[in-house]
Amino acid sequence: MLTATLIFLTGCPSEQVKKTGTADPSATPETVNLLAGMKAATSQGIMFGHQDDLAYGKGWVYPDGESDVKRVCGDYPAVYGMDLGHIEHLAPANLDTVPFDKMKILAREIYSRGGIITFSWHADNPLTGGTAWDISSDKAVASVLPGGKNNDKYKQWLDNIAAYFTSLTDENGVAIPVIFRPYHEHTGSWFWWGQKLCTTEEYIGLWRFTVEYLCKTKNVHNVLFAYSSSGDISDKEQYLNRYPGDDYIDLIGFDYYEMPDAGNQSFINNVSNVLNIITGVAEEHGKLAALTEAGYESIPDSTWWTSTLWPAIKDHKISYVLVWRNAHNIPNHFYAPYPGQLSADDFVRFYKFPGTLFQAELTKLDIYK
Ligand code: BMA
Repeated sequence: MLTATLIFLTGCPSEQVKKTGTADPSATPETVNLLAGMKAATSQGIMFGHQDDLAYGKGWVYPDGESDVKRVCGDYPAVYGMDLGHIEHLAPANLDTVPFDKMKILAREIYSRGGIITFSWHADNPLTGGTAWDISSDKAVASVLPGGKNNDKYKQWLDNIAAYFTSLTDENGVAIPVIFRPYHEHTGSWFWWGQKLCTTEEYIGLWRFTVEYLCKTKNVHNVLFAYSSSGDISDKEQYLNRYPGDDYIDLIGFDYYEMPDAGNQSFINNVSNVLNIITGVAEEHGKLAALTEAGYESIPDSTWWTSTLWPAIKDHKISYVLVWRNAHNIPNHFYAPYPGQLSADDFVRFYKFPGTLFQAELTKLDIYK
């Protein structure tokens, strides 16, 4: 009893995590509500998400209110992915040409209708100056940690991110809560933070430094943190091997794409197996689970949504599935249908399933209140 009282009074981190439910013990009420609302929404269905949904699509760039998803099914997705790549250099636009100022306006629009925003970060390599995919050195992560030669540079990068997150506000100045999903697909070795490019301690150190610097040093309190591996997961231990800890993470997930030569059944089996693992972990750790990236490039299968994606996810308690972007300047690099696309009719069937949630249904759930 005494111990419990003392812990309550002193507010040690893990007790605070229990109090707010969020990794950041000082998360804003709207951020706490976002997490609670997302948890509650899992009983209603699986939300559909799309990367850069409002920024561009097949044959269009930036007309306000446009969305390939909406053009096909009449409603926006529930979850909207955006990427912070190149914010580290304070570039005017991200690595996929979306201006950061435009994203800010889109974030306000999304929040005003009760949608959910998630930011990934394809950060350039801090050691070599190359892209996120530059894996020429296994010292990049070590270089940004305290004591490393790029620690100051990395703090500057996080200052830029902190300023950006803090600048996301609604028309009343209330901070818009977002999900931040950096250092994704780390169980693969194609990004500078990947499996073979750093040690377990370095990867966990990178995460903990990032969360603590943003929340404690920079007082950013409108962020939920997402940990997401690639699809190469065979058991719980492997999934948790580089997990930063419950005090740092709100949502767990993984990314998985269908490859043309592997076939639908292989996608269904792999997604379903890994979802079994991560929903088990989510349950044990009190976290949300999601399929944080998925898709089939060019969707060359007229019933992919209802006969492959849906069977892969339908029996799992996950918050959302997010498909990747419909690039406007790379032919055939798209993951959501557009009007006339081969799978468009099937996508409408998928949209109509009671178990899928798009914007209109999410708006009704009013999760931020
Ligand atoms: C990849 C591709 C790239 C893009 C990157 C970051 O999967 O879509 O064209 O730059 O994601 O969004």
